[in-house]
Amino acid sequence: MNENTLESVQQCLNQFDVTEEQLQQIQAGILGDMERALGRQAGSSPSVQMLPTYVRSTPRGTEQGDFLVLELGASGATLRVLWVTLTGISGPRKEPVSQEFTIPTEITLGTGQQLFDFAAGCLVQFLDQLQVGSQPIQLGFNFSFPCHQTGLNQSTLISWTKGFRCSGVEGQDVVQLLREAIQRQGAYNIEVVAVVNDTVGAMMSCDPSPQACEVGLVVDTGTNACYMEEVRHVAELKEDRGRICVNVQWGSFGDGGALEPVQTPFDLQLDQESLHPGTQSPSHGRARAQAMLQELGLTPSAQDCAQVQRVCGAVSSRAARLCAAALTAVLARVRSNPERSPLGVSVATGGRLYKQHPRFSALLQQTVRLLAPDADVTFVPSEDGGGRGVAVVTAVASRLALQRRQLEETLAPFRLHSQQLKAVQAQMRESMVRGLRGESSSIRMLPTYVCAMPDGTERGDFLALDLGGTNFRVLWVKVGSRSEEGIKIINRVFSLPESVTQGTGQQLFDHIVDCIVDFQKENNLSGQTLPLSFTFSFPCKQLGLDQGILLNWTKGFKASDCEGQDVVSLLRAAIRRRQGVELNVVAIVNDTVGTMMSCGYEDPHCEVGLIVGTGTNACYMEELGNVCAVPGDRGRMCINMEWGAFGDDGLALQEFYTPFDLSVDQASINPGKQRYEKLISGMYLGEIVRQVLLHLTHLRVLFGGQEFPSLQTKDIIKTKFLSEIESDLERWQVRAILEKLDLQADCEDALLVREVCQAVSRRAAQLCGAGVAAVVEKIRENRGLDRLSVTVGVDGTLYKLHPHFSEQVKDAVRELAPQCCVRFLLSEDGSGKGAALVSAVACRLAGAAGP
Ligand code: 0WK
Ligand code: BGC
Repeated sequence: MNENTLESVQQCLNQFDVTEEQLQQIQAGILGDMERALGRQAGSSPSVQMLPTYVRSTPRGTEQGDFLVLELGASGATLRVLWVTLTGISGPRKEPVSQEFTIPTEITLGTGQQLFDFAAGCLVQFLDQLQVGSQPIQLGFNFSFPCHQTGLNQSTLISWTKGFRCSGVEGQDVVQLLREAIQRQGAYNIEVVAVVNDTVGAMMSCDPSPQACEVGLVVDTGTNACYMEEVRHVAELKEDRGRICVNVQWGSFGDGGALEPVQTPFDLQLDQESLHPGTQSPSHGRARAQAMLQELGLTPSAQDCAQVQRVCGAVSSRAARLCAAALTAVLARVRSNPERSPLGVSVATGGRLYKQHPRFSALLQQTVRLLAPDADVTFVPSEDGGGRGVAVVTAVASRLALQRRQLEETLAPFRLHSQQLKAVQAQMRESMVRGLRGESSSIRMLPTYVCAMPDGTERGDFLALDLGGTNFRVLWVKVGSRSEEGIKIINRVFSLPESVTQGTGQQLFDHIVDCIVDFQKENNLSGQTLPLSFTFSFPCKQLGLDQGILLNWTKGFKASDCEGQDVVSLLRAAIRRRQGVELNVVAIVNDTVGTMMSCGYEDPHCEVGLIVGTGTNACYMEELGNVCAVPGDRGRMCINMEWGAFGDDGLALQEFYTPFDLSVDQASINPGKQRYEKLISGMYLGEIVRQVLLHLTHLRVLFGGQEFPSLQTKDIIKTKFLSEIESDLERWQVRAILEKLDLQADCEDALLVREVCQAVSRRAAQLCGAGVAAVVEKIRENRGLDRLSVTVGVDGTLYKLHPHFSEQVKDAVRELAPQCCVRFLLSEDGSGKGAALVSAVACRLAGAAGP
């Protein structure tokens, strides 16, 4: 072979030389693209895809079990099935059993159904030989094409590569396609638990000791890498803690032109002839060179062969060096992570080109050392092509799937369907009617002696007390003309220590009078005897507007010597005990009635009062003729339902009481009482959530089974916690809230805790909605109307502050009382204003009645 020929061959091969500077530019180019793709910055179109794989930890070595692995596309038009037995840390290592199948070209270029049926057929063939019997089998699907994953077992194919072009697959969930094909076979009970990219399989197949691999590199028919990235850098995940394996999909690097400086005419020709021109820029071996020399019209001689070898060498060297440039970009990301192991970085390697080419791996590693001299990198050949790694991911996925099932089983009783809600509505209606008739009923339907709503002519100054909610308040209410002054309120919140709410009745009422006196002094009202209305939010049998016998305490109150007593008398006695104080107690009002009156002042359609706060209850305007306890059948009277006790007679709600609810009831100071309230109101929801979290921790579904002391602490979870957790927070913000409770959670835990809160509060809202539906339907039928428009006045911290509670109540009422148009009006200034209006109305009616 003469000099000229050799010269032109050399000129040709020189094009495959990539300088160190070019490699650094490529490294920087890939790193830049990786960071843009992670940030998902608008308008940027990085050519690498950075796809989250939902693999959140490197192998722990604890994974155990038998797993079926299907490998498709890892090495071109072949398919491999493996049976992998993981034996955990202590068990003897077992070699996987595997079988390889060649995929006919007409299948790789045919329909998706053909491809997946072929794959499912291979699975059956393999299992027939293995004789695994009918046991459920968990399968890990090693699918080595660019996919957008939305979970460990949900993955949408973005585009085919490596010569595949099956129709009807791009844009589809390949796990679903495989499931359907397996079902069509109908031979084995195979559950596809995880889909994994071959690079992830390679990374996960490495022994975690002495150090787990944090990078997976595959150079085979295609090439790609994955690595453990911090989740806070992966914009689409919106998380702050922990790591996730990211599938780089670097094959498409340069599709935007970044590789032009190193591309040769041969590469461009190859690209044009490829199935996907312009994508997946070049990295292939001997065959290409062969074709190249034939284009030069040479017939190979021995020397020719040597030249051929030189060509192959040039092409593969460039491939190894380009791969190294890309790998050092990945290493730069891994090394920027403060949480990474101090022992340098281990890279799992896989793929026939990397393993079998005599010089590829060495040249790659050499180039990595050149481009990242201070990187302490260990290359670990992945075992059995990542089959074991896929099995490890499958083991993790099945553990997570089991956890999901256990979570669903735990929360299923909280998910109520409309039939159940209709039953609650009907049972409540029955109990209401029995209560009105004075028959035994868990809903006592207490007459309040409030028979008229404010009409705007009320006037005067009133004192009001508001006891029974989160805060104890004393109010000065000035009722002026609706058009001019309207209603002005001056109020003050006073603390109510437990020693008072759970002390003696005398202590409680003396404390109340002390607060009134302080308030009068502060507002220069001392010595004035204003009519006083007492919002007393507990079940009272009223004998008149200013007489109410306390039937029983609720909401954690248990002051002694009060139950069975007239609360107004107890207050008047305390006033008498306090020398020099004159107060004119004119009315005792339940907070539901106060709320209805205060909203009724704004909206004359308001005929229902609803409280969902510490406790829950409702009142409404009933036809006097239906109220057996009060003589007369004309007009209406407001009935305080005391629905919190619904079900206390064991005739309703039994089926809804989960073991968690029973624990909360048993631990309360009034077990067996207020059973409806204990499923709905703010005082109890946090405790129900705590019980469920404890249960899920026992099942190791939460917090890795770690039993944090704080979770054992009664009432540590306030209902405010549910409102915060269920509001529109990112996972890391939820995690931060858990941390405030000394619960060390990862983002998965945070999500699960949120699901528990959502299930508990949604059930509460639905049950409350069923109650409201029973009330408005009663009013509609009382009046023989086809359609009723009515307003419900509402108050209570749970209804007001929880992000979704009020909407969920409205949804339930809309579904259960379709013939009622119900407006929910939030009460301003609470029921103190309403209580003053009750007195004002009483004074107006008394005035009308004349002296
Ligand atoms: C504010 C009302 C008060 C009622 C309370 C209920 O003024 O009468 O008892 O709402 O809500 P909670 O404070 O229990 O959340
Ligand atoms: C009380 C009701 C009160 C409700 C809301 C319940 O525990 O029994 O009287 O209306 O809480 O505060």
